[in-house]
Amino acid sequence: PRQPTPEDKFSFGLWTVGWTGTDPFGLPTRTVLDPWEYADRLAEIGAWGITLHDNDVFPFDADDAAAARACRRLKEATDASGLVIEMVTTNTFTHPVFKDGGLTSNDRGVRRFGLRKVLRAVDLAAQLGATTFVMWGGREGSEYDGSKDVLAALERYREGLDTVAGYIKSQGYDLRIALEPKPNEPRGDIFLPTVGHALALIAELENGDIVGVNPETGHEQMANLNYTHALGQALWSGKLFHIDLNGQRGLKYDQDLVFGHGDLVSAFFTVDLLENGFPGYPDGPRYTGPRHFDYKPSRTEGMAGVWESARACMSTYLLLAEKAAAFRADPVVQEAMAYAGVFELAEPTLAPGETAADLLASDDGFDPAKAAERDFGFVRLQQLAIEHLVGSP
Ligand code: 3MF
Ligand code: MG
Ligand code: MG
Ligand code: MG
Repeated sequence: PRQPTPEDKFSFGLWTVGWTGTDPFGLPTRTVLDPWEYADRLAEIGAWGITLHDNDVFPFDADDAAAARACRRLKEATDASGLVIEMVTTNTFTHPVFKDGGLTSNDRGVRRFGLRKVLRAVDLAAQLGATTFVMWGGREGSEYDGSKDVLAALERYREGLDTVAGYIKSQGYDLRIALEPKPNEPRGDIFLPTVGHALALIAELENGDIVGVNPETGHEQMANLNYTHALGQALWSGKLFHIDLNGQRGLKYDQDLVFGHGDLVSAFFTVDLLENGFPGYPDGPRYTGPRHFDYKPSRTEGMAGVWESARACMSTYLLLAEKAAAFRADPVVQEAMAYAGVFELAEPTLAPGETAADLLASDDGFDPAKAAERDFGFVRLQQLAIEHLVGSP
């Protein structure tokens, strides 16, 4: 594939290439670099932007002066290399104080501390020029159903989110919140386990107009759900504010593989939706935000492998984008889509002005037995996708 350029809007979390390989069973396998060193390397390999948690740049216990110094140093580096800091988020999961959550801890003191940390990170996001503020509630959840009043937890989640969104508005920041769903890990069960749950909670917010979602490939797949459908519903709701692309193979721990190293066919259709939109709606909703990767370079890799894997995320995306464009442009595919009724679904079921009573009264001579004979050709259409994806030898 061609080299990535800033126009591709690829971005990476500092915690992705910055992961040193620590896991619940093992020590780090790589040494840690300074945040600006990761940023410089990402710019060199063609990334457009970076994203970060507050504590990817300065430690949890840093004083204000030290935190400001580290942020200034990073901002100077990204400005110099032309990188955008497109998203900033808060770490409310690493420190033991957050072991029962930040916004939904049973301990009110922890909740007040957690909310303050989030609000400070919102200020930081605005200072660094970010336009998205992701909230992944990694510790918001439980292991034991008896330990958590779910209604109270949802009330506190709502209170926290409305407070943060209200603060963004009151400060006049050009910032939107994106909730990141995940079903489990590190908690046994996490609140807002899927995109659907997050959209339902957003609908209950007072300041929900600036709150959307940040769906992650592997997180939906950990719940055995279809990532592309999740993106589709979020787009339909006008709530697809950000994305975390990566790879996951089935119902396992959060693997955070390179994009495309999990379910490749699903990745093809993800890119097809992101790049080409909904087939029946040429002027329908489109995602124009960052192509953001949230993956982990496997701990078997050295530093060369870190940059190799970051490049792999981008080159796989670009390859799939080329193939998806060719797929859509192929007249044989267009014909197969028409045969399958893909475009027919965009036509409203009722005629303009037709009511339920009109429908009940009408007899359009429809013959169910005849209609049941229809062949949709979905398998052929899917095989055409596979042939475009794999390519002919
Ligand atoms: C965990 C995640 C998180 C979030 C991040 C905010 C550490 O599974 O995906 O990464 O993406 O906290 O974006
Ligand atoms: Mg993940
Ligand atoms: Mg993750
Ligand atoms: Mg993520």
